[in-house]
Amino acid sequence: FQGIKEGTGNSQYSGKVEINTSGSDGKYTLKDDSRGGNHTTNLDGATSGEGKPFTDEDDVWGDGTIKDPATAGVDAHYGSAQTWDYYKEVHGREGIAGDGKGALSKVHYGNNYANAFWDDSCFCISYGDGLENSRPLTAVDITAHEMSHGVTSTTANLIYSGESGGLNEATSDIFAAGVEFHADSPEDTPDYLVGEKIDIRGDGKPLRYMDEPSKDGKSLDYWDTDAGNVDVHNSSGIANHFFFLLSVGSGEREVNGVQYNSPTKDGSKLEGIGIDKAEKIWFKALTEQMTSTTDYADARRATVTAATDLYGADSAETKAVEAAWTAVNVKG
Ligand code: ASN
Ligand code: ZN
Repeated sequence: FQGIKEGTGNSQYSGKVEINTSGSDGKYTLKDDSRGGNHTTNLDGATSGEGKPFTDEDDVWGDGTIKDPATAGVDAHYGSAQTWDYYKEVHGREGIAGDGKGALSKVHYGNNYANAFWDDSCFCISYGDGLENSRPLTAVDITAHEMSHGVTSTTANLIYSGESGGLNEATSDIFAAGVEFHADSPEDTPDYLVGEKIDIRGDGKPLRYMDEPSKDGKSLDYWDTDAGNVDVHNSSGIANHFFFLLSVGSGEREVNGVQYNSPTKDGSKLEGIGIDKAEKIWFKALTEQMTSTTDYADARRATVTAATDLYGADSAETKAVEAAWTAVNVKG
C-alpha cells in the first residue's frame, strides 16, 4: 500500500517535527502526496541533477545535526510543507504556482555554499550547506523566501532589477515572516528577522532586519532616488520596513520576546494592524495589482487599492497602509 505516511523528523532548526512521507515499511522516501507531491532529495555535493532520493527504514529521519545528511532533508521537507500550508490556509493558494503541484527541494548543494536559490525552470529549490558545511540554509524562513520567488514569478513577475527587483526580494522576505508566524514553532520563534538561524557570516547575526533594515549595514530604511540602483537585497529594505511598520508599528516594540526599534522618516508614530491583515494586503496587491515593472510609487497605489478592496477606503487599515508608506518616504 502506497499512501501518505506520517514520519518523524529530527530537524536542525525546528526541533522534532512531523513530516509526511511515502513508501512502506523498510523503504520510505521524503515525498509528500498530501502537498502536491513536494519531494526532497540529496545532491550530496553535486551542483546539478535531480539529487538522489533520501530513503529510510523506520520513517524516523535525521539526528538533528549536520552529522546525519538526512537532517537537512528534514528541515527542507518541513519548510516546504509549512510554506505550502501557509499559502493554502492564509491565501487560498494551492502550491507555489497555484496549480496544486508540489516542488522539488534539493539539499547539500556544492561545497561550503552559503546560499539557496529557487529555479522556475525545474520548479525546484537548491540549498547549500552554509558556513563550514555545518549551517545548511534550510531554516523555515529561508525556504519560504526562496519558494516565494516562485509565487512572485507566477503572479506579478516583478523584474529582478531596479525598484521592481527590490519589491520582488521584499515579497520573499515578507512571506518568509508570514510562514514563520504561521508555523509558530517553539524552536523557531516567529520574528521579523531573516535568516536568524543560519548564522551565515558566523557572527550570530541575522541576514536582514525588517524593523530597521539599515542595521545590516547596507539595506535602505527609506526610499530615495537611488533606490533603483542598489542591490535588490538592499532596496528590499524599504518595503520590508513598510511591512514591519504596518504590522507592528513604529518605535520600541516587543514581539514574542524579540525587541525591535523601528524608526520613521517623517517622525510619525504608527500603530500596527497586525501581520494577519498586513500579509493579506500584500498578497492581494501582488497577485491582483502589481506587474513586472511595478516600482515603489506603484506599490503604494497597489497596496492602497488592495486594502480598500479588503477593508474599505475609509478604514483604519487603508489609512495605516498610507501612513506606513509615507513613513518610509514613499509619498502619495
Ligand atoms: N538566495 C538568493 C535570493 O533568493 C539567491 C539570489 O540572489 N537570487 O535572493
Ligand atoms: Zn531572494
